[in-house]
Amino acid sequence: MFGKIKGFFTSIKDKLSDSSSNIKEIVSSVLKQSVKIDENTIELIEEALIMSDVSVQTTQILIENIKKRVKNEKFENEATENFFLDLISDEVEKILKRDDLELNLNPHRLSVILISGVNGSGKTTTVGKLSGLLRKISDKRIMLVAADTFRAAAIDQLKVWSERSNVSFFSNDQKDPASVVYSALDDAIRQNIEILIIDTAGRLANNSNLMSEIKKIEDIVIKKTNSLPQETLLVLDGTSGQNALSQIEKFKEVITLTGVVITKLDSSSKAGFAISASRDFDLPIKFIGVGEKLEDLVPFDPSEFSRALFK
Ligand SMILES: Nc1nc2c(ncn2[C@@H]2O[C@H](COP(=O)(O)OP(=O)(O)OP(=O)(O)O)[C@@H](O)[C@H]2O)c(=O)[nH]1
Ligand SMILES: [Mg+2]
Repeated sequence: MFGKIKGFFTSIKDKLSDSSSNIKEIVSSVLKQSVKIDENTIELIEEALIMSDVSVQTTQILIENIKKRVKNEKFENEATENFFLDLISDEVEKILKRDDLELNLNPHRLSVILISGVNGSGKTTTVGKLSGLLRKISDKRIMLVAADTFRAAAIDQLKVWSERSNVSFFSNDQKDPASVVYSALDDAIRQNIEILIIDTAGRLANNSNLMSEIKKIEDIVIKKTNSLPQETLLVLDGTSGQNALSQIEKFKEVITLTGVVITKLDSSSKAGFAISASRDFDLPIKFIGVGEKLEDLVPFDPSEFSRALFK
């Protein structure tokens, strides 16, 4: 879907913060101690991955796969740092590859994209950047919905993005976000809108009132469209590390997530958790955020991402 505008995206290797490639430095630093193809080196790699915020579960799978390859492919006894970095990069790519990475849209009727996440994770910016991206590759009629009724400034912030992307915008002065979404869906159907992107307020997963509020938004979408949102994306702040993993777990208990977006990978981040986010929770990473500008949302590409991390 986004393939035809590849040139539009910044090279993520250049954009990922130095500390995102920390994972490479951590692995490299242990490989300085040993690059023999043996148990000891593989153990050092295991420790390095865990230190880089890859979860224990995912690390174990990576390590098992690396061991299998080393055993079956009968490499020479001596290797280099790059040999191991390539091997890890390959295995990370395999873990991140899935057949549901593409944004799922209805070809012939209204598609709803619901955006969720904790405070400040980058939801509104992601909605804005995503609308710019979709505007660029399609002539579909797009509308942004301001369902963050907590902060007055949130509505204006989203409106500015809608102007920047040249897409429609919906807000009203109702206080209940589910009611805003209800009215927005009526309006969208009336105006033959094809893609509706809903921005929601930040909520902590342990706040049960706020969590039931987002569930209510999902229910309204089901009621009005006879289907779940085509996409319900959880926006994760890439700088929050392993903590983001527990957010996925909690949000997944309440709403039907279809994928995650990892933002701020241009800022300080170990990025290792991104590898586990997908595998441990069986969810695709759909996009990554690498800056604050319109073009800084990149459709996730496992091969490019793993190469950017390790090469
Ligand atoms: N460097 C960088 N900054 C980002 C990125 N995405 C968002 N931001 C910044 O992070 C801050 C918070 O972004 P918002 O989009 O307002 O976050 P939010 O989740 O909507 O916040 P609330 O609505 O308050 O919960 C802003 O200063 C954004 O410019 C990114 O990919 N890279
Ligand atoms: Mg916001």
